[in-house]
Amino acid sequence: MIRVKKIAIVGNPNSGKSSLFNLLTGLNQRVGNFPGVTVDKKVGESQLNNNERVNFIDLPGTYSLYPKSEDEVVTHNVLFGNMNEGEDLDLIMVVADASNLKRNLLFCTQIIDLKKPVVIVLTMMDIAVRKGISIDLQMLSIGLGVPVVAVDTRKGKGISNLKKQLEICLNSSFIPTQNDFIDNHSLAPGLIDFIKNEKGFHADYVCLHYASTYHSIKNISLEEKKILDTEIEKLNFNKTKVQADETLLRYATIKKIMQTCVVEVSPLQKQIQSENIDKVLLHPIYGNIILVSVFFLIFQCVYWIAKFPMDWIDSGFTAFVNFLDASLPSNFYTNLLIDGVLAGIGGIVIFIPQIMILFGIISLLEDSGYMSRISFLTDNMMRRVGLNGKSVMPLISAVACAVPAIMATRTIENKKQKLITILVTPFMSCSARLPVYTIIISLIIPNNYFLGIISVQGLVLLGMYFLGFFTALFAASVLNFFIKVKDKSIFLMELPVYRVPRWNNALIVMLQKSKTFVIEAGKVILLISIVLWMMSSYGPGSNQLVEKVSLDNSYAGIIGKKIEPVIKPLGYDWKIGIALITSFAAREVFVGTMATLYRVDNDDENTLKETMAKARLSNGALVYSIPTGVSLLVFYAFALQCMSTLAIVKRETGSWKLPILQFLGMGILAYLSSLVVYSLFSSFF
Ligand SMILES: Nc1nc2c(ncn2[C@@H]2O[C@H](COP(=O)(O)OP(=O)(O)OP(=O)(O)O)[C@@H](O)[C@H]2O)c(=O)[nH]1
Ligand SMILES: [Mg+2]
Repeated sequence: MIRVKKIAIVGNPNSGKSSLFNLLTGLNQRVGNFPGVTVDKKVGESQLNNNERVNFIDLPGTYSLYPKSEDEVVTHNVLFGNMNEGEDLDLIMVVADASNLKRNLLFCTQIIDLKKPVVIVLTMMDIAVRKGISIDLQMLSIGLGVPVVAVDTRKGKGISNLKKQLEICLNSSFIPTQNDFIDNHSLAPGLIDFIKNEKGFHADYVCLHYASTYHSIKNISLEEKKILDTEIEKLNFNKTKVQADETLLRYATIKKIMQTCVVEVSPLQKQIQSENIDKVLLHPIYGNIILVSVFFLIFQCVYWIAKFPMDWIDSGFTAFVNFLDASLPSNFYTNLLIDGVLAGIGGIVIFIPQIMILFGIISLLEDSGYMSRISFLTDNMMRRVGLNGKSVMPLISAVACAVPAIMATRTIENKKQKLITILVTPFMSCSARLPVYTIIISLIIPNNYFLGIISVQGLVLLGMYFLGFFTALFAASVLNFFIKVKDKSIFLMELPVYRVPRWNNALIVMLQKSKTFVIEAGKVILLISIVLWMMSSYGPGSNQLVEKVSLDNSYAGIIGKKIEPVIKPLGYDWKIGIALITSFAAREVFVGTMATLYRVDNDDENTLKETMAKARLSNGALVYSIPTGVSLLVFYAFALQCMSTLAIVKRETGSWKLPILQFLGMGILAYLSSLVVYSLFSSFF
């Protein structure tokens, strides 16, 4: 079998690697206008020509070959593997942002010195042109000694040319250039020769790199480390100084090359446009006012625009189920389908419009570059609670889902801040809470409009998001006090230039997010709905799946009533109790559970919301009174009811200790707060 060749895509953060990867492979890796979007490697196949397929590996962005954060380690490991000089990469494609050429070339030249086949791909040529920068590709290629190709990832131009170049490089026998880009050997001659002898690396720069990083490489024996330690001591090798010298040497050479191939028409005009916009958007007063208004508008949109399609889906789905109910024969399977499966699924599909709108807007904000400004605006506030501006991106992504958000903490260099961010991220309101919030808010808050246009329900929903955010901050400041990890690092993040967001990108995100939501939620809900339907239709008294019993006497009813004493002080009846149990797997199951339970209980033709609004306790009082509703909202805001989050925290922290503590801590907080809120509101309403 012919081995499929491997091409790694590396480069500085936010240089367009994933955009290029998507174009080459037809996949949809996440793209966003801020550094640190990609935090893990992703492989995709592509056809170079009629008979050659290759694998592209999209990697997290890195500023230099010396990794500082965990996402950079991912890239480092692919390039170097276990320092057996890496995964057997056939070619390294370095993506460089043409509008920031000097800084991007630093990393390019480090890669060149690894002495593997390299192709440099320039992106953002359009921005470079707007900044008045013109680049002579041929001269640049001669200066660097490797092929240079320009592409426009937004318009898809230059891709066939790039593929041709890749094909040539893959199929010609590669002879590394004689000289290194800089004289690496002179930086530590004795040590490089020693390592070369021991390990047999062919490139001086790889040896130099080995000398700086061998301590953190796992599969090097202690013995070998000791030998190197002695050698380093003997030769007086100071890795910090050598790295600084290396960088200076590289910049000096890069400067020379750039003089021959780059013309900047008006360097002073640079970034002027973005800077002007930032004067307003990053202004200490207006900037923050705008920030709050942006969030306000998002949630208003989530309410008003989504309301119409949601109503259509709701009534459409209910009509569909009622139609099936009337036309199918009444037997076990029909009941299972209608009261179990469809009721559960119907509870979820209705939220597609809200998810789409929320994530469409977020994607537009991300793509424009505004999201990274939020990091800057909030850095001060973050710092006060022991986090930093880099914690903001994970917190914002957690509005979608805590799982990718917790992975995004890999970009945080400081260990303590990273840990705190992981621990508080689940407080952010994720999309799974949205259905729960929506339905409860619609039950307890009247559908009124302030001044005729501002939806009161939208305001309350925004309030729930703020509650999550401020609780996360509060929890961070508490943890900051207790967690002791020694680590120093400074906050560095660049502000990307503003870009016109692309609608097709937003559209893809909207489709993807709703697809994942429906599929992920659907899987769990399907399973739980079926089990729940069984448990709520049959009970100890019933005759083996033949005779249904009333919900009160079913297995679910019995369990619900067993736990009722525990949850009664929070204002919940036993049906809510069952929903609490089932939604420990995933929060959105709450709605599906309610749908199944109420559907089993009374086969009326109303929508779920109408049925819930009418539900009464045995004493005649409404189940979803204001105190109960508020107490439920608070419970769902605080409790960590999500298996996937627990699993990812375990993966990122390496043990079950933290996820278990996190689960217990958040659970206790949820219970106590709901208790307080319920008693408080009960005395008013
Ligand atoms: N104007 C312009 N924008 C581009 C070009 N290529 C990519 N972008 C935009 O640049 C931003 C970053 O693109 P990504 O593909 O996510 O960059 P990345 O290198 O994968 O970023 P990280 O994963 O964070 O390291 C996105 O907003 C893209 O739409 C280009 O050629 N021109
Ligand atoms: Mg990326």
